[in-house]
Amino acid sequence: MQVQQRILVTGCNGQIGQVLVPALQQRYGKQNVFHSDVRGDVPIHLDVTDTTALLKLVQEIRPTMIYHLAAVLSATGERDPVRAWQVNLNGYFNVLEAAVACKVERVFFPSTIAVYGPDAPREATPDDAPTRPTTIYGIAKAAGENLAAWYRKKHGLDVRVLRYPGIIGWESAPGGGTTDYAVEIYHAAVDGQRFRCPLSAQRALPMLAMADAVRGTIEYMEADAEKILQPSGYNLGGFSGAPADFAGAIQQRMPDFAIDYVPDHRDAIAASWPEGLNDSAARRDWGWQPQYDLQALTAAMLGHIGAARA
Ligand code: AKB
Repeated sequence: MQVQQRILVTGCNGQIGQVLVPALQQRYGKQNVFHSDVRGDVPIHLDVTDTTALLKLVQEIRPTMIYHLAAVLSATGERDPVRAWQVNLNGYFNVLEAAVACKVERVFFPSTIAVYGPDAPREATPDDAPTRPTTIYGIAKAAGENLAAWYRKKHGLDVRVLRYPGIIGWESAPGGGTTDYAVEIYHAAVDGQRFRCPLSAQRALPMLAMADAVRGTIEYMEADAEKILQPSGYNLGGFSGAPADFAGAIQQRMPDFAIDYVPDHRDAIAASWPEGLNDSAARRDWGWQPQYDLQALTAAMLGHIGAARA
């Protein structure tokens, strides 16, 4: 695919957007990346639930691609299900409608391991496992995957979906997710603080380094259309880790690091999700290959966060 693109990003102030936008700017040129959010100091203010404003913006920018990142994550979604539904489903629907109206070539929709529920296989969960989620976030994202397939079939819109695990990076803070602890634990360690973990010690979840997630997402969006054989999306795996694994990896480098396990409502959410993903279809179809494991990521997280504090 040619590299010249015009790209609209929604939710650019979120954990992924803050890292993806600079990567897109580097790849496609700053002048070709238009980034928006409903909060913060951003070049374009956009509430994706505002149908008229969204359509007007897409008409003005005429993007070739939309990376639709705006979302309310799992833990926040359980507290405010109405807003979670409005943003995660209605906002996305607005993006898809605007994309069809303005002949956008490709749309990226970030789905999640939260689409899987307790009846999916826990280990090496495959792409075609049942999606009967138990959180409002997962329910909206599962519907979003089906919408992607529907828009592809009905309108020929190339909507691409990745099921992200917990994403861990030093560059940005997560907000409102069940997997946020896996970023916060490193900040606590560097700050010399005892970490209060909201998940139980052995609650393993699929995880992925931010650097891998951003690179993989761009590679996926650039892959030739004939390589995308799964219209409702691909699992994007990295490694599997429980809080005790993160604590152990940190303690190998910082023996004084201490952690208390105080499971709250997030532990129950995590218990309904897979422990690890089978992402063999992404590897086979479009060449997905993560680079970081827990040890490499721990070294990078402690190094970068420590350097930023110095
Ligand atoms: C969350 O914890 O809600 C997200 C996710 C796994 O989709 N990070």
